[in-house]
Amino acid sequence: MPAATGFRIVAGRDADRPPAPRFAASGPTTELSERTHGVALWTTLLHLGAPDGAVARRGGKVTVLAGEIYNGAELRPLVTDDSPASDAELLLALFEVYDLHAFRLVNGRFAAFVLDGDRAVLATDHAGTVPLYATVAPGRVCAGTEAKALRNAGPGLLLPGSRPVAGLDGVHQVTAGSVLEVNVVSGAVRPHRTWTPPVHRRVMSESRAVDAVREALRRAVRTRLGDGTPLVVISGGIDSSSVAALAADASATKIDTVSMGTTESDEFPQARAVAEHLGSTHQEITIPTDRLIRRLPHAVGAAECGDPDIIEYLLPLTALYRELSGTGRRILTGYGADIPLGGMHRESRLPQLDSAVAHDMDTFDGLNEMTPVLSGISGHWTTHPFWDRDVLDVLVPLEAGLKRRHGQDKWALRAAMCDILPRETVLRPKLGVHEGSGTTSYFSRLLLDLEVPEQRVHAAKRQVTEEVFRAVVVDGRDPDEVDITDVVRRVAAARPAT
Ligand code: AMP
Ligand code: PCX
Ligand code: MG
Repeated sequence: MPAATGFRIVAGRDADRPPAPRFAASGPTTELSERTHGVALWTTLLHLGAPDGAVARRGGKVTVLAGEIYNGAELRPLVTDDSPASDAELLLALFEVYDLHAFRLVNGRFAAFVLDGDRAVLATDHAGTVPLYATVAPGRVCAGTEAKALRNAGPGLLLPGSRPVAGLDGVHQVTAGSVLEVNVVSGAVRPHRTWTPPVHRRVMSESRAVDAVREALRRAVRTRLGDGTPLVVISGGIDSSSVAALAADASATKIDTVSMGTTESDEFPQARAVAEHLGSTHQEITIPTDRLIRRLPHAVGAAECGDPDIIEYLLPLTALYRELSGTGRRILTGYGADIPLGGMHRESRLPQLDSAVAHDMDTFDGLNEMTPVLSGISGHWTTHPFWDRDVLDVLVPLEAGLKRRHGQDKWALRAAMCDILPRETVLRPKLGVHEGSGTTSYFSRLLLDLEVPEQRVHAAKRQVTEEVFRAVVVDGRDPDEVDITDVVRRVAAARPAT
């Protein structure tokens, strides 16, 4: 498991001990303080019990890493210290050789902070899957993996290359696939991109495309397995089943799988077919819909996202993570496959399909769909093989005719998996988690039953999620104190201005 799953860091010329931050993610925290080259560094690490490998120090440089690196085997030969004990040590060694360009080399799931003299370097992974926020003022830099951890960071400058967080003055989210280089004394900021989604498309034969997809995904799953028994959350759709099949292939022992349903709807038979095929230890968890909707403030607080569509995808997953027995599980999911492959759009015309892919790859940043906090609130760690950097570098550039082919969506993925999954799974049409779990229909019905007209349901959902965002992120309230049925009732009662 990663040494740390989150952090809040304050670096400053004269920084006094800052007040302790609040995180939605749960787990022990460890406070560290030090001073190098006249800069005080206050670090709060959020972790799963063993934070030692999250910080590395040498020659006046300090690296702090929340998350993990997946291409360590490839990176180690690049550094003179050939036995870095942790991912933070490896990052420090890379930084000594490449400076901030080290972040162009790393394939991982992380947010990182480097202090080098009076220069602070803040970095996200290629896709920003561990969100990173910053507040910068002359003489002081605050960085944190949750926006609400920076609520009291004080006034901040406008930061080039990052997005202001609505309602939190001075707090900015660092762009996915980028590094912010900050002068701690002056507060001057320079952004650098380290990855951008490919915008070109490659022409490939069917067989080369299928091999490339299979091999990239196989590697991504293998590097994410960890030491214990991996747990794969499966819907019985092609995305999660592919991850489960490759995990089962790469594991010496049986893997665990789990499928969630609600009292409204489930995909249990389809998930069971996959579990039986793979011989996994399988579990089914049914969540009553009233409990599901009560988790909405937790999903919003974890993802720090007020978008109603995204919250409908993340709510069933948040509720599922909460019901898992034990803590500290490493969870693999198939989330995100539909973004580079255009799976959500049920679109067979190639120009429209590629427009949808281009749009979704342009707009994922800031939605925090893959944030570890969703499971972190229940003490677990998730990882998403489809959003591995090398997998995206294969999937995004596939020409649209390889994504939609022979009447199937996500064709190249389905073809890549046809030897290791049941035929019915390979051919099963797309059903989103929000649909399969009944989340969308249940949330809609709550509003319809309160006499919200059909055509206003989506706007009402947005009002609900945005109000919850203000409560749990901007005002920093405990999600358990937000009465979601009350919010829904008030939104339904308010008539839109005519
Ligand atoms: P989707 O692409 O909509 O099927 O959902 C995204 C990811 O969430 C899947 O790849 C699964 O890993 C997970 N997921 C979706 N539905 C379920 C479910 N019913 N039970 C467990 N995990 C699920
Ligand atoms: N998903 C998708 C991602 C949802 C779309 N997000 C976006 N465009 N930024 C996936 O798993 O790839 C479902 C339910 O499908 C969530
Ligand atoms: Mg999917």
